[in-house]
Amino acid sequence: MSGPRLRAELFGVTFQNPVVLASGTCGFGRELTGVLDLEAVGGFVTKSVTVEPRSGNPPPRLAEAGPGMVNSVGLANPGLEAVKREKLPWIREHVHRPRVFVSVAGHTVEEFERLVAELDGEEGFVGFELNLSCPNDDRLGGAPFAADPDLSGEVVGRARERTGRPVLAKLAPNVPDFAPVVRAAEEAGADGLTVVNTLPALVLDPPTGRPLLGAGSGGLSGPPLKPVGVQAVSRVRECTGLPLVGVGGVLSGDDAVEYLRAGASLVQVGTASFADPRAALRVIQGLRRRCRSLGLESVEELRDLTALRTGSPRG
Ligand code: RRO
Repeated sequence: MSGPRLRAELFGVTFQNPVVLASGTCGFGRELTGVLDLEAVGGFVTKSVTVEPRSGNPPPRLAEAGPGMVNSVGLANPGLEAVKREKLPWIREHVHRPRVFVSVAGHTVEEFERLVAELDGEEGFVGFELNLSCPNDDRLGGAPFAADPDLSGEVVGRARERTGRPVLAKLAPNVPDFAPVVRAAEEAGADGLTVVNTLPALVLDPPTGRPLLGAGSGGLSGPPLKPVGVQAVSRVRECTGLPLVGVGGVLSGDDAVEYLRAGASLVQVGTASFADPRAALRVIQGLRRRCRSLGLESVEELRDLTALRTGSPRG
């Protein structure tokens, strides 16, 4: 018996299912060897790559916050050259079915441009995710690119000039209005938007009043971020027809269903993988089960059903 079709086609790329591992939670794929059948997921996004290697922020880098988590990893990654020399060759050899996106993060527009230009000469991945929204970067006193529509548009435009591959722009949740940054990214040539990064947060040790994270503040993820992410997808959906990738607090198939109903075409699983590295597989199973119980032939019908109900445009 054939079950509901989970396949997703967007940006000219076919995903075997719409469940993608989020940047920062799966390294460069190799880290999951022996832990998760990577070949079963729809795709993954690498840890953000910077021009120079970065050792990251002082420990502790993770703190629990109720059912959520706050991180300040500080962009730890081996840098552009090592990614070209070591990480992409492993992906080329070992990753066959998942579609891989490389996340890039610059301190300047020029760094983003250089990262995309140099990586574009390499094989092993289908597209770029531009990290415009790291909450743990000290650039401009912590304000992410995504808080500035003009700068965001410039980053996307420079990337667009340097690659024919799909370019996703990853937005921040904490902007007063998504419309200006969405418009800027779309006009500059983004193929899709990833919605959203973690939410700036602070956890203190009650007896001392000191921050629990070595770097001070960080980014909140996990279940408390889900309604924030779902609302962000819904809002962004109202101002663009671009494909959206929903992320934030996805633990179960029904969490993914919420994002798809809000207008996302793909969902990313992030923090859930820390507690259970096989979380993404549970999400895929749960999504399949929900589609079956609703009598759907294809996961895409979830978005169409919602469009009918709300009368709002769907990309
Ligand atoms: O590395 C990090 O601290 C980090 C990044 Br680049 C990001 O985009 N989001 C996040 O929560 N942490």
